[in-house]
Amino acid sequence: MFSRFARTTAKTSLRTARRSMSNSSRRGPATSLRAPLVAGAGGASLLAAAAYSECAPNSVIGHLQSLSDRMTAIEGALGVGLSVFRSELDKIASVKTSNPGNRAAKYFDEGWFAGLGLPAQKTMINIVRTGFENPDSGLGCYAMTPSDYDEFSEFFEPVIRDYHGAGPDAVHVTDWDASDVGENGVLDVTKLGLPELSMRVRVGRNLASFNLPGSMDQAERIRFEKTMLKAFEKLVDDPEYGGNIYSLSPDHGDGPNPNLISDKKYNELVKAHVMFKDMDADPYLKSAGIASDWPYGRGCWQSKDKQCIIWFGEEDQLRIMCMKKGSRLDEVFNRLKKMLDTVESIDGINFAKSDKYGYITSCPSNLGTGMRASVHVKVPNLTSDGTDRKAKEICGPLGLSVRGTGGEHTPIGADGTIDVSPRARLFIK
Ligand code: ADP
Ligand code: DAR
Repeated sequence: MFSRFARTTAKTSLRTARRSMSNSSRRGPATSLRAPLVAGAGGASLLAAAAYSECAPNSVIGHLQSLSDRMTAIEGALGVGLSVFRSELDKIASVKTSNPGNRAAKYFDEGWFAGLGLPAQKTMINIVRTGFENPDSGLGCYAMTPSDYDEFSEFFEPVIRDYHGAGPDAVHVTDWDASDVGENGVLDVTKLGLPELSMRVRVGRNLASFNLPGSMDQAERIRFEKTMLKAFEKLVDDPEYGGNIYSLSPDHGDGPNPNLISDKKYNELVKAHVMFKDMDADPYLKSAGIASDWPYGRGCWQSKDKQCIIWFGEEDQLRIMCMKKGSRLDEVFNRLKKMLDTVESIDGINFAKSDKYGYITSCPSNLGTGMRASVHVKVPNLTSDGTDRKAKEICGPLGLSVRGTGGEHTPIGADGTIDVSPRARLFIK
């Protein structure tokens, strides 16, 4: 156990040192004493080799790794991290008492934190910053890289199993077979006496080869956008999809952005529920660094029939969705699956996945399927007081989430319309 812990810390330290060498960490200089030492000792390629390969103990890298392990142990024994991050740790302790529903504070263990190396502690503070800066958070944490769920499993495991109401042995199995849902796979809302509804099925996805949005810097956000442009161009060239790319990046760092849209077009797309709203206005995402560098690396592709949309640069690197007004929810679901298969077949598209948690997402709430299937439905009797309070009271016990018609953290529609969707994402089919 300890050797795994030491190796993990060494990997984290060396990876952080490599990252701090290559892009001078945005949140101030790396707090580790280790980075300059390791940086002086050799290039990123040495670190890359070291961080992810079992090294011969007597090699230069082997010595670096054991030095890193020893420095971690000294920092832990001296409690260096406890003083460097004292103010953050005090805020976490305060939220732990004041907001027992804040799972990040609830499961944050200062003793375990003390044993991490300074680079890992810096990452851990970034993971839970949204929680101690927004005490009303239900989760209060976002992963910074896809590997964080493994590297900080002592923290994430209890958070995830508490939020998703799962036992210690539950493992997510990805299974798109919905033939046993509804009437042999047909989900027609008119059979429930409902009119045609606005329906949307979305998944969150992240490329394994990039950081998650919380730890991207502007350069990486633009690099991600450019990587996705190649995939979007294949969709635009496909007669099944066609469509347009709408980008918010003022420029691409090394030249103009050919897909830049006007503020007017952006606001029109937000109003049509096609584009996501200004992330800088979301305190949870802002604290997590997910809204940083706004609006660089943000935008979407939309198909010519306007029913298929892929966001880039929101809470997850990608939100892939199908949306239309109709009665057959299974048709929206199946069209999304078909589009996802097309996207995943494109060279360079390799989504981050976990053997335990399925598809990796920034927020632990979206792990597994990453899917939210929602309908906008008018419920005037439940919303007669102008709020979603009664709707939430009834929907909650049924495993349904209620949101406003503008999405998360927005008010219900003036006509009593709410956004209803299943809460479950993980350890389900
Ligand atoms: P997400 O579903 O990706 O977690 P939000 O809940 O914030 O994000 O919703 C994002 C956008 O999608 C918002 O503009 C919201 O109005 C829109 N939306 C969600 N569900 C539907 C739906 N069933 N019909 C139309 N728009 C929808
Ligand atoms: N404020 C965050 C939201 C968690 C779920 N919503 C997401 N991921 N958009 C919280 O921890 O409550």
